[in-house]
Amino acid sequence: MPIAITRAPSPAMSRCELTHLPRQAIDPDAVRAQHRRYERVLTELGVELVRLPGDPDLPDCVFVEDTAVVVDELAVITRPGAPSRRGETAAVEAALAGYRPLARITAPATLDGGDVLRVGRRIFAGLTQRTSRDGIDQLGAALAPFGYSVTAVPVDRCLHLKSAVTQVAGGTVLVNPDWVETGAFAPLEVLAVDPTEPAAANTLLVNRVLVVASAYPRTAERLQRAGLDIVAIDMSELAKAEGALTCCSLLLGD
Ligand code: CIR
Repeated sequence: MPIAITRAPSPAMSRCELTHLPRQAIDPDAVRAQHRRYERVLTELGVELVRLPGDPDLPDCVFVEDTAVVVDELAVITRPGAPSRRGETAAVEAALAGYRPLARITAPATLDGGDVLRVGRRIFAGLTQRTSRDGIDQLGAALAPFGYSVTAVPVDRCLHLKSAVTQVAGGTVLVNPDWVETGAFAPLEVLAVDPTEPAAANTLLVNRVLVVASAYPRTAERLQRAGLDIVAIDMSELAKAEGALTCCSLLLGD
């Protein structure tokens, strides 16, 4: 059974990092309810949860994806690009130590897990404000012994690579072509988000079911037409902190 590490939203989430969105009040009850629903959907899809407590000193701690890159053989603890987020790795590292050997991205390199997309043994790593070239090189060096190839991909106008592209089925990715060059993903099949829903590319594939955000019905229709099995959930409160589906879990195993 796959395992997912999740972490409760911080009571200080209103002080989260923001890059593209204006600051809006975040309703702590609404964000907790959406996060619980997210966790319940993972459980319903056959995932066992390892739930970490939120931290009042770490406003973005719910977005655990950014703190590690996990493959079957290893977990690489990141060094998040935003200094306010670097304290998030300790609790996740302690949790992962029970499941995988550990490696670490070291200073001055930076890497956010949201910039890392794995499709089989191919790893795409976004070059963004959060992830540096040497962060990607360190990731490549840690994973090369296990047969993974890491390709750096320039990303424009969004926070992370996985804001622009995620895997939606075995050989298929969902992309916003305005934010990332689709050529990088050949020979994978590329589906595009509906042009009116630029942020719809972040989806979460769990046990062959695709979890999508209910805010993007047109893209969901495209995915359904492509024959994919989808579950839509409301992520609107988490989205005020520029978080989406992949950000809220670290999946161990497929
Ligand atoms: C941040 O800016 O770091 C958070 N407010 C949002 C992080 C979202 N994480 C992700 O996409 N992997």
